[in-house]
Amino acid sequence: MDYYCSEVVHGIRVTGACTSNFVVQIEGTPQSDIELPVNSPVQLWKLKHRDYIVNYGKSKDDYEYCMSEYLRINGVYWGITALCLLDQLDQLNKTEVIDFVKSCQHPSSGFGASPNHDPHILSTLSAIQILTIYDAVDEIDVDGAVNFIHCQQQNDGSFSGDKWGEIDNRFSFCALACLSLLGRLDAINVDSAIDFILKCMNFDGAFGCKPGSESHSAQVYCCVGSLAITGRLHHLNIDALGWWLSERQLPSGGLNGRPEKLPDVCYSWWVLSSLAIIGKLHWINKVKAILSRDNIFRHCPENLLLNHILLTKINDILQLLFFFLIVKEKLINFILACQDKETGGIADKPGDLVDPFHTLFGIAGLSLLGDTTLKQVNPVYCMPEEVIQKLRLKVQMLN
Ligand code: GRG
Repeated sequence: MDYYCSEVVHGIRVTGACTSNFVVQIEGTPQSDIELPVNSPVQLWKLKHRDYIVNYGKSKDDYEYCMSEYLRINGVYWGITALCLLDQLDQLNKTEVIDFVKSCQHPSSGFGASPNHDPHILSTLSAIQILTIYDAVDEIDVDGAVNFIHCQQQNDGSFSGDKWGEIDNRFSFCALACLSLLGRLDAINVDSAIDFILKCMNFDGAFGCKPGSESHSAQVYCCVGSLAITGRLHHLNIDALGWWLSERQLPSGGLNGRPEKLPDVCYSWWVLSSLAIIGKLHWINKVKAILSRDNIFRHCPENLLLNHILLTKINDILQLLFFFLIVKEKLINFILACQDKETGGIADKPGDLVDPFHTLFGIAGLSLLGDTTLKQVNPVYCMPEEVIQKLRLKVQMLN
C-alpha cells in the first residue's frame, strides 16, 4: 500500500513517498534554480569590469544614475572596493571622491547617501569605508559621525538606521564596523548590541533581521561579522550554521539567500564571507564531487534506500554529506556566467542587467574563492585585506 512518511531533520521536513517497504521518492525543501546558458564565459573580464565601474558615474543624466541617488555613497563604496580588488584604484580621482564624501556629511552628524540627504547609518558606514581605503578619515568630523552612531542605539542594544526608527541587525553591523574602523567602539554599549544580535539567532543556527525573523544569509553576514568584530564568535552553533550556509548552493552552482529562493551573485559574498569567518571555507575548497542531499536522493536507485534507513539513519548520512555540499568550481562558473561581455560588470543572474552592487560581490566572492589574480578581500569588512592589516584591527576569525 502506498503511504507517505515525514520526519524533521535539523529543522527540515523530509518527506518520502513509500510503497511497501521501499522508498521511491524523497523530497527535501523544494528548490528553485536557473540553468546556466551554454557557452557561458569561463574567464574573468577584469579590464571590462574596471571600465564599467570607472565610467558608471560619468553619464550623470542617465536614468539609472538619477534613480540611484539615494544609494550614491554606497555605490561609490561598491565601485571603489571592486577597483581595489582589481588593483585599479588609481583609475579614479581620489580628491574628487573624498570631496564627494565630505559633501554628504551633515554638520556634527552622520552621512547621507548624497549631499542634502538625511544621515543614515548605511551611508555612514560606506563613507567611513571609502575614507579608510583612501587613508583620509581625518578629513571629516569624526566626532560628529561617532555621535550620530551612538544616538542610533536603542535601550535593547539594537540600532535604528536613522531618525525614523527602523530596526534591523544590518544597522548593528554598520555601527560596529564603523566604530571599529574609527577605533571608537567605546562610544556604544557593545554588550547590549551583542545581546540583541544573539536574540536574532534561529533554531537553524542562522540569523534573521530581527528576533523571530526568517534566517537570511545576508543577515547572517551582518550578525557573524558583528560577533567577529567584538570577539564573540563562541556564541555561534558552528555546525548548524555551517550546514545551513552550505545548503545555500543550488545545482546551477549559484547560492541563494534562504531556502526555496533563486540564486543570486551577491550571495557569493554573504554566504562565503560568513563561512570564511567561522573557519569553514575549506568545506567548499577541497571538494570535486557533486554531492548534495537532494542529488543523493534524486540519484539513488529506487530500491536501494530502505525505509528504516531513511527514518533512523538519515541524520548520520546528512552529517557526513554536508561537508560536501558546496562545490567551488560550480560557484565560480555561476559567477563568471553573470558577466556582461559588452558592457562589463556583473549581474545578479546570467543575462540580467549588470550593476555595481553585484559587480563588487561577484569579484569579492571570487577573491574569497582564492582567485590570485585579484587582491585579497577581508571577509568581515568587505574591504581590501591590506587596508585592514594596515589598521592592525583585531578581528576574531575561527580556524
Ligand atoms: C560592508 C558588505 C558590507 C555591507 C554593510 C548594508 C549591509 C552591511 C548589509 C546588507 C545586508 C542585506 C540585508 C542585504 C540584502 C541582500 C539581498 C539581495 C536581499 C534580497 O532579499 P529578498 O528577500 O531576496 O528580496 P531573496 O534572494 O531572499 O529572494
